Amino acid sequence: MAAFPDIQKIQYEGPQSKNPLAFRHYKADEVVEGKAMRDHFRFSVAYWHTMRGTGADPFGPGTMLRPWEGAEDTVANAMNRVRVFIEFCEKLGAGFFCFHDRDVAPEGSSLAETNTNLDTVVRVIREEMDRTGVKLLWGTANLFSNPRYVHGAATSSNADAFAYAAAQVKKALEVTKELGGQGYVFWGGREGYQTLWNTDMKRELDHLARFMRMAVDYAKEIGFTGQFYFEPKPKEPTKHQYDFDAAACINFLRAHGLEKHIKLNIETNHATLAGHTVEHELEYAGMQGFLGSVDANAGDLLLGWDTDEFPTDVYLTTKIMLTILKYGGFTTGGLNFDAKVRRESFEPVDLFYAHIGGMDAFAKGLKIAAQIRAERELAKMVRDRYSTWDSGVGAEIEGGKHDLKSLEKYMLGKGDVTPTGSGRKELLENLVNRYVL
Ligand code: XUL
Ligand code: CO
Repeated sequence: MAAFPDIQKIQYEGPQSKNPLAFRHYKADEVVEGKAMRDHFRFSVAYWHTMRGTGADPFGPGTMLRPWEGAEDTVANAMNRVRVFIEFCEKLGAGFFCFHDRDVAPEGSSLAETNTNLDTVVRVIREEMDRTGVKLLWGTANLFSNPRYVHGAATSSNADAFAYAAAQVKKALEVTKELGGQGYVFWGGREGYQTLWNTDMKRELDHLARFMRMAVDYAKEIGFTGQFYFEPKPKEPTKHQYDFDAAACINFLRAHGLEKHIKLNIETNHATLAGHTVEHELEYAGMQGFLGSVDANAGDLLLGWDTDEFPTDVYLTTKIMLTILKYGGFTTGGLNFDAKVRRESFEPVDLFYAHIGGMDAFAKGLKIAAQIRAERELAKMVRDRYSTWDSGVGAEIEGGKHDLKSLEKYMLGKGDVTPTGSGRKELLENLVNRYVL
């Protein structure tokens, strides 16, 4: 029995369409900058939010109506849920998905039983993937929900928690490989601290590096060639997460010799929690070759926590796509909707509205970004702003031909700096509006 019997495959109907179950901008085959839209985005559905989100919040229990869910968290229900999920991806036309080990299969009474449960469900995932062609963008392990991880996993004060987490990642890597996963994500979970009074930060960070190194080594051993990602987030659940932002993550990777193996998975709402914009984080990662994948969502600046809303703001998607295009597009990565419907949006159809809205906003953003790039006005204004570096003393400094003494001599001869080149923030915003509006 189909889980969404009233919903057919979502079709592109064009900008004039008023059908809420159709795309107005996302046309999978449409070519933009020489590549089909589907390959630009590599849209992915997050198993945890879409299938396991109940709508519970600190003030009340879940609200979601999910008629396919059995009463208990059994392996049989988990297998059925996989079929529902893949039906959803197929009808939506999303080519990829992402999951945590514990999203897809329940824990058993021992690690061995838990692994067996996972294997049983993974067999169904494999079948469904083969049947439909839906692919795994990345896998990961949930190292934060179970109380054994109360102090974190790789950075726990309890060595056994580290060991359990290592066993879990070993299995998650095997399963990710088995499903042809194109990547594997480390997000901090509870890797961070609540108070420095009880924390040996250096020891914890050394443990985290050792943990990642073990994963990289094991991937090599089993022939998993997917890309590893580190996902920055500054706070939640701990007050200070170690994977704070792109800069902190890149520094950590370089300090521990992991930079060749691990790129970043940048999430919009995590960027804003860190006091950045997502375009800042993408640019910072991209300019250093660390831009791997994107967790697409949106926060609410009035609330200020990780609300994981669906991205529908075309300015936001335009800025993201400008940066993605600038750095050559995704290879192993993609746009994973790490986003959930609101507690009040409890009907199954809301899952479709939410993803359709996100995909359409990105399609529109891509087209606008491609036009901005094609007309080159913005790029020219940025280039012109730095024109003093193209010749004379600027070019000499960039060419390594100067030191403090020679520049003092230059300035003594010249006198002073004449401010040139208005920043033109307002003009540039108007220029961008010309493309967006
Ligand atoms: C949590 C978050 C995670 C990671 C995967 O804020 O974003 O879902 O993306 O563990
Ligand atoms: Co995320």
